[in-house]
Amino acid sequence: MEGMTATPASPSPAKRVLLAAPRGYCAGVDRAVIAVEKALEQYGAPIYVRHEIVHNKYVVQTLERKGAIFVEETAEVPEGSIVMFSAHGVAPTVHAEAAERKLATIDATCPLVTKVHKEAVRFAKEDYDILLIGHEGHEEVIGTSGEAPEHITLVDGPDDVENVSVRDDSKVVWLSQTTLSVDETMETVDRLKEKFPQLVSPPSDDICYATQNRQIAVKQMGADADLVIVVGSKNSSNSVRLVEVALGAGARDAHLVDFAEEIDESWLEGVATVGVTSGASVPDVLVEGVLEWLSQRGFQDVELVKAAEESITFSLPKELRRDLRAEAAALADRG
Ligand code: 10D
Ligand code: SF4
Repeated sequence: MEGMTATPASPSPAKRVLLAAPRGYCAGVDRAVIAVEKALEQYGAPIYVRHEIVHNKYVVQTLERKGAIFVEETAEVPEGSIVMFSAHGVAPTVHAEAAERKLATIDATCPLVTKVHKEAVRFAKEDYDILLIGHEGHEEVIGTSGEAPEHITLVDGPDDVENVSVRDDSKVVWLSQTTLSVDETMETVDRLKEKFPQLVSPPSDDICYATQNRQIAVKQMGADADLVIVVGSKNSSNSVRLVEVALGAGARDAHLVDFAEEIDESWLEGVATVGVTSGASVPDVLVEGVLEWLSQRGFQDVELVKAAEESITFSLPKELRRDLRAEAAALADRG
């Protein structure tokens, strides 16, 4: 129209991806998944696994296809079979049940979870009241609590502190699940310390290196990201925590997805920077799927946000060095 000048549209900001490092598999998950694969190779299918070996849908489905059978209770495993315990750990009663059912066992509990079990046993022996910070009903918390049920009280976050009571407030220690939010746990500890000033801290961090590093990386990208996509399963505590940490660090939006196909196109509206990370139980092939999905929508530029180097590895469960089929058969023969 005459007399009107068109305002040039401002160029839309360049689309980019911030990719967290470290992300994905930690040493405990790597060890546990390889342990199932090795057991299948060494002894043939089926190998029973009590509980999801790690909390990841894709990993579980892949191992099922190779011959692993996942069960929730030891009672579901036929006598004389081999059963593996998941990376999250089990209570001593589960070991006892397995022995009673004449099962040969492989313990894939992460050594860093076992470390917390040992702390619980030690403090219980010294007659401490143990305040275990963790999420009620989570497999790891059930296992750790089972080490000293009469000494352990679960504290499920800062708001649960008001419900906590102890026998002797001069002999109280806190321990924690390995996959919690570091910041929220510190808030819980601060509140516990207000209530129990003589509260003793664990000898070393119970929240493991992998959980901490993945949270540091997502915090670094959070403030710059319009959207953070965390790859992980809904029952994966450490993956769910990454969504919370991303939002806490300033990300405008954050979602957890198992697979790229679960990403909703509408999440990309007005988005220039997408942060991508994954939980400790997530194989990188799933992250590659997300990067490919984003690339097809113009997000080809990928920048690494590196928070730490990781070089920790754990040796495989020692039981894999024995002939468990022969042991299981001998156990079953003994009747
Ligand atoms: O739910 P979660 O974060 O504890 O477990 P996930 O299997 O997702 O990751 C590995 C962490 C383990 C085994 C607990 F230490
Ligand atoms: Fe072990 Fe930490 Fe991995 Fe859990 S998240 S399996 S404690 S290394």
